[in-house]
Amino acid sequence: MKFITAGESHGPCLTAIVSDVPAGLRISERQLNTDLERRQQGYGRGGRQRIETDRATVLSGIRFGKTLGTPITLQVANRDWKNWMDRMSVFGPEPEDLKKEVTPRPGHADLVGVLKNDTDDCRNILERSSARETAARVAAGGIAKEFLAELGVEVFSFVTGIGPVSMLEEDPMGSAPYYAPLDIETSELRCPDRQTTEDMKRAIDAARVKGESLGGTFRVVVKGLVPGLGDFCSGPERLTSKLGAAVFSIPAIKGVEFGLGFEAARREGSSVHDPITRNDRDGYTREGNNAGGLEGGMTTGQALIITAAMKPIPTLMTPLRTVNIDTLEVEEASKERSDTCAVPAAGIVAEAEVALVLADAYMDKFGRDNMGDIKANLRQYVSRIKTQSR
Ligand code: EPS
Repeated sequence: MKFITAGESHGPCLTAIVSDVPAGLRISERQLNTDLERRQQGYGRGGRQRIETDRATVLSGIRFGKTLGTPITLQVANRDWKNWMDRMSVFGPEPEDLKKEVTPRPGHADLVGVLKNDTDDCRNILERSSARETAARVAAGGIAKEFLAELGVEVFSFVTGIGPVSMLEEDPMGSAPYYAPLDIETSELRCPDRQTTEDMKRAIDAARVKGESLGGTFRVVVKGLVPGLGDFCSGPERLTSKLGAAVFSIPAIKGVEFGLGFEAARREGSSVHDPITRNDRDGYTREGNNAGGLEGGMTTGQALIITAAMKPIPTLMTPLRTVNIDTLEVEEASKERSDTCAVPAAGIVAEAEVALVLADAYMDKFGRDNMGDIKANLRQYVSRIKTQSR
C-alpha cells in the first residue's frame, strides 16, 4: 500500500492517493473518520482544531463500501481556507498589501526551505511543512487499518511522556500491549495513567503561560501480527528500516526506539534477548518481548512496540531570535496561532504510518490482488508454521 499526499495548510483541501489496495476490502466511512477526529483531540492543541472538523471524502477506488483494487483518492477540506482565500489565492497576481513571512522560526522548515527554494516568503515553505498535512496521512492510514483489522491485526498508540512528565512503567515491554483502550481514549493526553495525565496537563498549562511549547514521547503497539513479515536479506527490506523511516517521516520526530530500544545497549545479552519456547496451541513463542516484536528485520509474532520522541513545536509565543530575511536585521521569530503540545496527535499519525507499512508487508508476503486470496494464503501460512517441527 503506497500513498502520496498533496495540499497546503490554508489551501482549499488536503488530498491523499492510496495505491496498491487489494480489491474486496470493506471500508466503513465512520471508521475512516474516527481517526481523523482522534487526531484533532488532545490537551494543548491550538485554535485551528476549533475551526476544522476533519472528514474524508472518497473520490475514487471504492464502490458500495468495498475497494475496487484501484487507487483511492481521499480529500479532507480545510474549513480555514475561506479565511485565507486572498493570501493563498491559486491564480491571479500577488496582492500589493500581501504581508510576507520574513522572520523564520528556529526549528521549523522556514529558513532552510527559503534558501533551498529561492523564495522571499516563508509562507511558501510553511504552508506545506505544517503538520496540518498529517490529516491526509491519517486518512490514508485508515485504509491500511481496515485491511489489517480484516486480518486480525490491531494498531493503537498512547502517550508516555510530555516534557518533563513521564508515565512510570515497571515493565514497559510487558505491560504495553495490555493497557485498556478505554483508559487511553478517555485521557485528554491519551495516557493510560490518570495521575500522569493530570501532571501532564499541568506541565502544558505552565508552558502555555510562559509562551513555551512541549514535546514528549508516545508508543505505537500492534497486536495480532504473524511472524515473518519483512525480510532479513537486504537492509532496505528489513521491516525495522521501513517502520523507522515511516515514523521519522512525521514532522518533529527526533527519535525512534524498537522494543527496549536504547535501554538494550546498557544491558547484558541474556537480559535483552527473549528466550524461545513452543506449545501446541501457539507454535513457537517467546518468554518476553524486549525485542518489541522484531528480530532480524522481521516480525516475531509478538506485539510490535515502537516508542518515538517528538520535539517541542517550533512556534513560540515568546519567540527566539532570528534574522529577518528581507532586512537582514536580528528580530524575534514570527508567532502565529499554534499548539502548545501536539504529542497525542502525533501518536495517531504514527498509527497511520505504521499501519501503511505493515499492510504493504502483508501484501508482499500474501499477495496484492484481492482479499479472498490474501486471506487464504495467510491461513495456509499460519497453519504451516504452527505445525512445523523442523
Ligand atoms: C495543525 C494545523 C496547524 C497548526 C499545527 C498543526 O494549523 P494553523 O497553522 O492554521 O494554526 O495548529 O501545525 C504546526 C504545529 C506546525 O508546526 O506547523 C494540524 O491540523 O495538525
